[in-house]
Amino acid sequence: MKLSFLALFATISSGAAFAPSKLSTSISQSTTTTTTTRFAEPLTMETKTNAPVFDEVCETTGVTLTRFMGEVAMLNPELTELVTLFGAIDTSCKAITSIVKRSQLPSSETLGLEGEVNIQGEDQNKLDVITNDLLKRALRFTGKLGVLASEEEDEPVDLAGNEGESSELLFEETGQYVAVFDPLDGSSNVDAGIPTGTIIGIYEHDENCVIDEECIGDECTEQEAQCLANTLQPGTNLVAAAYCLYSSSTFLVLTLGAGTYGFTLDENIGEFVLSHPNIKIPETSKIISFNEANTYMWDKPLQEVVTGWKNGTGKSGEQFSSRYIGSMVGDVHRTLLYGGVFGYPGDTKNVNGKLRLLYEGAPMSFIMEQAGGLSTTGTKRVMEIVPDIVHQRVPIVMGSKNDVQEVIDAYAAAGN
Ligand code: AHM
Ligand code: MG
Repeated sequence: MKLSFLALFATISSGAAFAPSKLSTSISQSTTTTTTTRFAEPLTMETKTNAPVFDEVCETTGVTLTRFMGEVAMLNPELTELVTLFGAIDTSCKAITSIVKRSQLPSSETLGLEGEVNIQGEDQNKLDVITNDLLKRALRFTGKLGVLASEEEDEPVDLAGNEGESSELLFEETGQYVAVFDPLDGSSNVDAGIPTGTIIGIYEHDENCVIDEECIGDECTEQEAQCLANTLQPGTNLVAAAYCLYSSSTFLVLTLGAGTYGFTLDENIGEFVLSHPNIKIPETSKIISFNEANTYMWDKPLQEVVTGWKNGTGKSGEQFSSRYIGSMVGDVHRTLLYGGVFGYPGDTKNVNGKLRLLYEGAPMSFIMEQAGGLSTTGTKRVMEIVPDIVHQRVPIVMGSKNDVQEVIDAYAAAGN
């Protein structure tokens, strides 16, 4: 399955189907003068795989996420189950949009702390718990998921109904995928109305994994425990990644391994509409986005590069400016669109920084790389790191290719 999936999207990306210029040109046409727009040519390559062709585009709706994924599935039936998962993500992001928006109203009673501390010792906000439950159920009800791991769950959860909610064994029948997610990243910002986001990564599940209903904690056999550890895959194994940004608009940005596509929620019709086809991050930039209060604790090579950017003596000779929201999804979204370097590096206090590899670092790195950017720890490609534990942290510097390369070069020159 993975091979055919990757082959498909390698084909699509190398063909005309998702060609950015055609797609974006067509979109502007569709909103101005024409009612019938050809979005892309059919593939004429030596391949059996067909790519979506948007022969007609409705002036009112544009290309919705539903249509985008539906066309992929129609032409490539082996992807149908992934499309179902994206249906759940679509619905979840809309529901979370509404919850986050309403959270400021006195009647909503969703702001503030839940009163629980998660496995990482962090206070859980009420919204962390609400959005975690929402996303977990939405994904589980698709019946396409074997295991999931979330920032708000202590351990990977198998979805065979061990929570007393259902005894239905979804796992054996259709548990084709593993999902990892942070349901509401930056949730501590919500009280102040600052953007937050949901981050999701989808891996393939090992089809040989069978987990008994009795498998809870120590009750699991070694093999079952190994199956639950299915979440511990490097980013290079991701088949899809997405984030939803709850901000001035709600954005859903995804990659299926062949470019990065951005959709904006049109609340008038209740659909995500393709608004940013085949996003390409500028190769060089003038924006830094770090928590600069930690600068004095960073590795020397990074300190020196950032100092060069600030005073205009870096490789590009440009003087950089600083933009930092403190909400990863918002900072990465701006970085994708405007260019720049976002990071949460390791420091002397927290050698692996703050961000989690599995459900923050890897999916966002996948999206960044698919948009033409880079993502590194300074010495390693984030996508290639195999997690040892679910909540493992990872130092990250990601963004515009030339600027991130400058960081990588500085570490290499320092013998790292
Ligand atoms: P969270 O997952 O507990 O919400 O924390 C992650 C957030 C990221 O969105 C953001 O990049 C980072 O924490 C900001 O941390 P800091 O406040 O230390 O700058
Ligand atoms: Mg987070």
